[in-house]
Amino acid sequence: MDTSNIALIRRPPRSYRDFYLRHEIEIDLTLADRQHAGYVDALRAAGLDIHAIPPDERFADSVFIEDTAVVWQGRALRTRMAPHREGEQDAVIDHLRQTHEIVTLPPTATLDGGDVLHTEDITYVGRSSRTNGAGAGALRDFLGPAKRRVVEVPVDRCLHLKSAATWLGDETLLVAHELVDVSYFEIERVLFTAEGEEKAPNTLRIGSHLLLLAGNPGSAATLWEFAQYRDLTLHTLAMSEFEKGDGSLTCLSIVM
Ligand code: CIR
Repeated sequence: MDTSNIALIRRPPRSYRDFYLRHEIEIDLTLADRQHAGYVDALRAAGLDIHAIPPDERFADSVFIEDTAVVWQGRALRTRMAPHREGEQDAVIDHLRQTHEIVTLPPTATLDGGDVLHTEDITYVGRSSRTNGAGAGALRDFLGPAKRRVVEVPVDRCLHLKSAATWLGDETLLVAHELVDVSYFEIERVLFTAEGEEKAPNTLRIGSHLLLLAGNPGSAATLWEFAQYRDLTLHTLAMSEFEKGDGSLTCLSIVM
């Protein structure tokens, strides 16, 4: 975790608003841009170099770059996403190709980066509406050379595994127990988000920095205590315009 030094990001395209308007969800693009810039500032403050992939109007959801690739130790796995998102990967993979060996999925596999949760020694993969058995298997093969164990976790109460649980570092997992069955995780130290704060589990730990979502006071109190004890800097970010698109903090970058 402390060795991360680059974040890939992609600013929201103008089509992000039009796409959600068709589903009767109103995105304020000016606010979305401001929130995205605040997020990128927090990544910089955490010591990351920012590599920005140019926005692409053809792909309304492309700001959620996390879903396009899984990166591990000099290799990158190109994912296969929901049909309306297929193609977003091209520009990301072209960028990664300069420094990483690219691995592709078998034809029947689907996998979203949001379903991939790395902890200290195990990688958990959500079996969700976005990630199937073949996708989970392909992730296992991809991480095989790194000798990482991959454990599958059923996800049917939220979009992705990381909508329900994230790795806080220091041997600690953050979980919303109403969204996922915690018994799948082979981890002793688990913190729980507060009841009803369904967006709170998606945090992002980078070195001695921890990003969390504004508007979740109960969970924030737990995280504040966790952070204070370990001398972490907390960044509380309002991300309303991305929550409307079913996204949050991890989904807006690939940290590597
Ligand atoms: C989607 O349906 O794919 C986007 N609207 C939301 C993706 C969020 N991604 C993430 O949390 N990793």
